[in-house]
Parts: sequence; C-alpha cells; structure tokens
Amino acid sequence: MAGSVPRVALVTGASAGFGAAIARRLLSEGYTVIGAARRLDRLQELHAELGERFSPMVMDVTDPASVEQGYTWIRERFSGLDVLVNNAGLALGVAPAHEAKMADWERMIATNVLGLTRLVHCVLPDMVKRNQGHIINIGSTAGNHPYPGGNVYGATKAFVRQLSLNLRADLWGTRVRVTNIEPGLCGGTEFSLVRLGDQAHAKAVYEGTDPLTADDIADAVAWVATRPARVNINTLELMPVSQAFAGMKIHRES
Ligand code: NDP
Ligand code: 8X3
Repeated sequence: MAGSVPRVALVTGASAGFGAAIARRLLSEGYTVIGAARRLDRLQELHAELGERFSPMVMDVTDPASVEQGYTWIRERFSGLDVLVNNAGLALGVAPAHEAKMADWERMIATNVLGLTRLVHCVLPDMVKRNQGHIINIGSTAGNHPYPGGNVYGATKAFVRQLSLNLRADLWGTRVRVTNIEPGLCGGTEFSLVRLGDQAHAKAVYEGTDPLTADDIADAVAWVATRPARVNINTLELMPVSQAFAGMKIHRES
C-alpha cells in the first residue's frame, strides 16, 4: 500500500517453530516484524532470510528487565505496536503430577503464564492510549481438554485462555483486540524435543499422524489479524483431522 505506514508486530518465540513461521507470514502480509527469543544465532539466520523488515531481538520473557528493555527499544523506534503475538512457551515432561519435577512446573509457569502476562502488561497501556492494537496469544487445546501428563502445562494454557477472555472484558469500549489461538497436535517444531528431551521420543509423538504444521498456525494468526477492525475473534481452536476427543477412561478393578 503506497504511502501507508507499515504495521508493526512483535512475535515472541520467533527463533523456532510457530514463531518463525508467524514472523515469515506477517512479513508477507506487509508487517514490520520484531522477532524475540533467547537464541540470537537463530534469530540472525531468520534476519538473513527475511531482510531488514525483520528485527531480531534477544529477549527472555521470564526476565522482567529483558522484556522492559525490549519494549523500550520498540517504543523508541516505532510509533506503536499493532500486533503482539505472545507465542514463546514450552511444555516440560509428560510425567503424572505425583512424579513431575517442581522445577519443570516452575519453568512452565514462569514462561507460559508470567512471561506472557508480562508482555501483556507492558504493551497494553500504549495500545489503549492509541485505541488500537491486537494481542494474539498462543494457547493450546491442552488448556481446554485435560489429558494424562498435561497437568501444569495444560493449566498454564487454561490461564492463557481465561486471561485472553478477561482482557476482552476490560477492553470493552476500546478498539484493542484480543485473540487466543488454541492449536492441537502440531509437528515440525521443537516443542516435543523440548518436552521429551530427545529426538527419538519427539519423533514418536507424530508417527502415523498427519499433524498441523507451523504454517497452519501462521495462517490462523494472519487470518485473525487481518479481519476488519470491527471483528474480534475471541478464541480459535484448531486440531488436525487425525486428532479428536477420545472419550473418558474408566478404571476397573479386577
Ligand atoms: P518451539 O519449541 O519450536 O518454539 C518455542 C519458542 O519459544 C522458541 O522460539 C523459543 O526460543 C521460545 N522460548 C522459550 N522460552 C522462552 C523464553 N524464556 N523467552 C523467550 N522465548 C522463549 O515450540 P512451538 O513453536 O511448537 O510452540 C510455540 C507455542 O505454541 C508455545 O507456546 C507452545 O506451548 C504452543 N503450542 C504448541 C503446540 C505444538 O504441538 N507444537 C500446540 C499448541 C500450542 P528460544 O529457545 O530461542 O528462547
Ligand atoms: C501442545 C498440544 O496436545 O501436546 O500444546 O498438549 S498438546
């Protein structure tokens, strides 16, 4: 669009998986994209691929100073942030609750709950002041449907869903939008490697399935972001066709 000011998006967790795909997709939609994560080498590779409309930013969402510093950098360079994609997140382990490591629970909460909330708290006042902006959180089907071993990971994503809906309530009367995107099984990212710790177990998660891809999630993000300004997609849950609700389990004593 000749003469129009480019829209600016911050994508957290841009060094891999969904985040990298979302960054690519938003660039192709005309956005200027800041891609944040901890691994600078990965972000630099993306910068080399995507060019000058992509800015790599080292950010650890669990570190308040790192988030504040990153957002200050954005404020100094751009007139405003149009889209925040709160994507950085992780699952650690699939052990039942009584065998899980407290350190893993703490890290998931620090990243998926506190990190995401910190970003929201940082950007929201400016979005309200400008009366525009869109926060797109990446939740999960794990926040809607319990499963064995999902314990704290699923709980963090339930938090993300409810926070997203509650933000909508508080933002009534403004033009600021909030969406929670809730993907199910999705392959081709580092999610299962991070969760399970080795390639063999990670690969086994997807064997014989036709999972969602990171590009499917990027499509969903681009779609919600490009709806007319009057439209707010509250939640968007996606699953691969090969995944469905498998019913309640009944334990029978023999
Ligand atoms: P990946 O492991 O491929 O990517 C996760 C990204 O998060 C990486 O870029 C990583 O970057 C970043 N990240 C992790 N911790 C931090 C941190 N403390 N600060 C900043 N960035 C961080 O996973 P996916 O792309 O698959 O997952 C992305 C999101 O989607 C997550 O929130 C996940 O829970 C959710 N999700 C994933 C599904 C799936 O099946 N794959 C399904 C539903 C939801 P770095 O290590 O460089 O910091
Ligand atoms: C990731 C989807 O089913 O592995 O959030 O929890 S699942």
